[in-house]
Amino acid sequence: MAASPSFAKLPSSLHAERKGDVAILRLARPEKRNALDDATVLGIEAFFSALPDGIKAAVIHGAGEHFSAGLDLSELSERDTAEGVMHSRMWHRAFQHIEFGKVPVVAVLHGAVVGGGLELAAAAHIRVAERSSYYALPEGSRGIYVGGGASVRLPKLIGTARVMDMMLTGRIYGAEEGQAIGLSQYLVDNGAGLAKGIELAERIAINAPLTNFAVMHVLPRIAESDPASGYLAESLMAAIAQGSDEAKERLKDFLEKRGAKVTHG
Ligand code: 1HE
Repeated sequence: MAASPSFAKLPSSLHAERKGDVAILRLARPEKRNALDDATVLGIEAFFSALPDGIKAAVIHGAGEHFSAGLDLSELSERDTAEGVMHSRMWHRAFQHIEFGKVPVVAVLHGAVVGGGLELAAAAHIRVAERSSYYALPEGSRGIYVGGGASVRLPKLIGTARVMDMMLTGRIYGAEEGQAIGLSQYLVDNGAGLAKGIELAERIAINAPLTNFAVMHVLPRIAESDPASGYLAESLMAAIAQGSDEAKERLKDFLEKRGAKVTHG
């Protein structure tokens, strides 16, 4: 995998590489368990907001024994209330560039996926968890509150009651439980996560870009809208996608026996 000069300039806590159409971002601060300091969060924003042309999917993963220990707690005590609001907004802005950015993002998880680390993972579109993964929101015991989007994204993944339980009691979910409740979509052996994440990203990258755009940007909005607006938006999006040259080519390929069949097993 070659380092690519065309990615945004990143802090030393992040490392980017390119594998074909896939961009791979590694949290590279294992000595601090990939704790997310301001420079790292701003680097994540820079990376996802300026992906080079030709990138069609992305993977984010962590170096060392853990995906991420969350917010860098050593920076916390320096902020007053007003700065705290702006800090949280900065995290929201950065992670918006993942959730509603240019390309689908696969997060590969292992070890601690806690606090802001879980918030980062939740902003991705697909989560692959190695068996070592565990999930927690230790904010309650630290006397703080989530600030990186957990209140919005996590209830959609696992339901408000489970998020409350995690925050109030410090409940920790292991990888298998996490898979069962919807924190991850794929569960793989330790050490196998990155390869699986790249395989999924490469699969995503061959979709029509307009379909990927619709899945990332239109589907979640429809899911949150009233049904009548949702059905209308769906029809409009379906017509836009279907009318594209790429869709016509792909349908023709199938009808002329060149397209892949949908088979199982
Ligand atoms: C850190 C952080 C951190 C480790 N900020 N420095 N997050 C937490 O409450 C989780 C806090 N971390 C831990 O519980 C543990 O570090 C782990 C279970 C993740 C890993 O344990 P371990 O034994 O492998 O490592 P360690 O010895 O605890 O930590 C190694 C170093 O990383 C050590 O620094 P050193 O200079 O003494 O070597 C730790 O201080 C440092 N480190 N985690 C800063 N989080 C937008 S709001 C989001 C709010 C939150 O994310 S709250 C959750 C915060």
